[in-house]
Amino acid sequence: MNRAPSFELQLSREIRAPRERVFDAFVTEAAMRQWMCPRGMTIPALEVDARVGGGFRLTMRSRDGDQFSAVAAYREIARPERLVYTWQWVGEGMPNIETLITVAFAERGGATEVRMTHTGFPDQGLADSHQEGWGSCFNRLADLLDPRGTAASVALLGDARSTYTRTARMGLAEKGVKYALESCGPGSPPVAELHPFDRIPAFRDGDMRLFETSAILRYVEEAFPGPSLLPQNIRDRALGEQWVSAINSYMYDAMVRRYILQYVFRKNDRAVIEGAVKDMEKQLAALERAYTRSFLAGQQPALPDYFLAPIVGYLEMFPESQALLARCPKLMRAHAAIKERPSWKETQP
Ligand SMILES: N[C@@H](CCC(=O)N[C@@H](CS)C(=O)NCC(=O)O)C(=O)O
Repeated sequence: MNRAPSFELQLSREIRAPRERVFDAFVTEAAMRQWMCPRGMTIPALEVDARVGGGFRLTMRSRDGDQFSAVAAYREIARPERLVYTWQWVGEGMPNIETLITVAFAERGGATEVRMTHTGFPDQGLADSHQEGWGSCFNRLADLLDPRGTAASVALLGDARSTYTRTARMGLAEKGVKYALESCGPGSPPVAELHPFDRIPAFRDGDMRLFETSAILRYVEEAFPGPSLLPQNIRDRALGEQWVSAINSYMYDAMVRRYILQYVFRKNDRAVIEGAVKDMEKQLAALERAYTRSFLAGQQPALPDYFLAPIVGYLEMFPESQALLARCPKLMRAHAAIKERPSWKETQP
């Protein structure tokens, strides 16, 4: 066995639960199964013998079916303050090293601060990759123990009136992911911290940060269980991506920036509005032709529909776009169906 105990990682997280409960979640099989693998993975096999001298053997499975197993041996179990155990990946292609995990549990006014130190990595890259993995596990630990569920870790920063914020909220709602909505506008200090271009929405899952609505929803799609946000087959997924890209690249500019915002901010610049209406006419006609089935990329609503619906919601409010929408019966039928969904109703600005 190789030992190269020179690199380590440290992670701490405050969890809104009593210390005993948090400690027990580290040594109880039923609880460990629910959190001891990164988001998007499952634990098909786990055996735990929670005694000093005992240990556990855990297998994680990715969405693609790849399996990774690790064995651990308990060195110290001092409930509810401290836990020490070894950690070693087993199997071909895995780092053949025994590392050491120390977890300290401290009371913090009704919550518990968990501090994990994982030592013994032969290089910083391996330590960093474990840091990301454990960060994701800690998100799941918080989901499990915190009364807010996933909203303990998952936050969306944005303004309920923004179409992109609403798209992200609809995706989260369709997926059944609870989140905290941190109300803030483009360029506000909390957004600037997460978004280099100062737009909304921005997204946090514990230490993990993202910006760009389609990236946020791709993460949500893969990291959480729940109904898929994507169209159902290869062709429709590509078609869905095509419409998301077209909305981002062309339609948002004409429909939102140059049209809706003229009214919302009462600028009423006729030249800008008329230029936008000309572009929108072409865009809406292309969308209308695309509805060969109930929704943009299939018989079920999916990502492209959640990108379009908040924009159409505004287009319904102003005169030129009302006239254009009247020429789009298929689009409006799809929009009416979206408006019946809880994800639309619960994200009203
Ligand atoms: N491509 C970005 C676009 C985000 C975006 O443009 N958001 C608008 C609000 S709906 C915004 O922040 N606008 C402020 C600005 O343009 O300064 C995404 O997909 O999230």
